[in-house]
Amino acid sequence: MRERLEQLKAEALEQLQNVADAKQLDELRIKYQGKKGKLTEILRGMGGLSAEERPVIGQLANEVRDAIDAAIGGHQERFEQEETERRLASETIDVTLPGRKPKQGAVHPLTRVVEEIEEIFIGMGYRVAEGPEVETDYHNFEALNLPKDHPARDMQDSFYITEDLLMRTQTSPVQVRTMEAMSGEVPVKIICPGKVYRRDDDDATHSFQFQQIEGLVIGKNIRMSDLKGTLLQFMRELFGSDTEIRMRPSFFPFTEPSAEVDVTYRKKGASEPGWLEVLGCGMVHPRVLEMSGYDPEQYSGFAFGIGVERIAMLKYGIDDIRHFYNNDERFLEQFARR
Ligand code: 2NL
Repeated sequence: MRERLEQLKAEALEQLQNVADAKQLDELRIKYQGKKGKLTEILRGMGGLSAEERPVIGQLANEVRDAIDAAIGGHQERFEQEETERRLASETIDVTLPGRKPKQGAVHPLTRVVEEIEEIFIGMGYRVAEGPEVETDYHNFEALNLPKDHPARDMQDSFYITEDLLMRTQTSPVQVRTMEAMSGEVPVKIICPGKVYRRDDDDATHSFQFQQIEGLVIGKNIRMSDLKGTLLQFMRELFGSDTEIRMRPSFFPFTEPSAEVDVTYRKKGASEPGWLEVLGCGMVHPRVLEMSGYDPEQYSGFAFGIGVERIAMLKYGIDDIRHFYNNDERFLEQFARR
């Protein structure tokens, strides 16, 4: 029995010396130390020993088991250390590498144009007023001198929500609400930017939803010349100090007289500037003043409406209104302020 134990020890230690990885080590541990392992098998035979032999062999068996344990433990520690080193090497973070730049967004070209126009009018003493996009029939049409049977209501086919509620077709209702809130006080000097909606088939120059900026001034002795001077100053700040404007007679139900305004505009490569229509305007109709609480005998005013997309297309040389709403990053990122 002593020989078998010594042999087992020698065999186990030799095999353990050549162990290559944790898996092999585990196999050897089961082979020698497991419940059905070789050492257990030998120890089962101890029942047949004499009383003198038993403690001696028992002690030897303990020594053999401890020797194998120690060898296994040593290897285990080595494998664990190697594994830790492997992971440290593969998971190392190089803190000296340069960081990744996050993508920077760009201000939408229409927002840029709106902000620029706001700045120009704020510089002339105007306030910016905003209001709801869902409007009452009264604020959108009735108060602007467009009664129920007025043909202009067909002209600008609108999105109705109920019989009395619709998506606003212009930002004028914001001006109506401002006049109501000011209850006859002057001066009124506001611009109203915002989205408006019309039932239109989208094409290169039309969109069912677009942006408008309307302006309104009410006071004593406000005249057509004030309107013309204001618009000339505005256009020169927007398009350059050599810009000229001209006014052509027009018609709107909410202004009288009414005019369309053209600006001089030099197309790329052209030698002579041409005229381009950019907005509609006029003197506020006396009925419109009256309905919102201003006595037309005492006060007068002018108003104008600008299409933001059209201005942006001219300023940036964009040929299709749909570019503004497709949200193609290759288009939008060109307007980033760097
Ligand atoms: C256009 C140009 C315009 C107005 C808008 C307005 C607002 C009030 C009173 C009177 Cl509260 N007028 N806005 C005036 C003239 C032109 O927009 O092409 N519109 C269809």
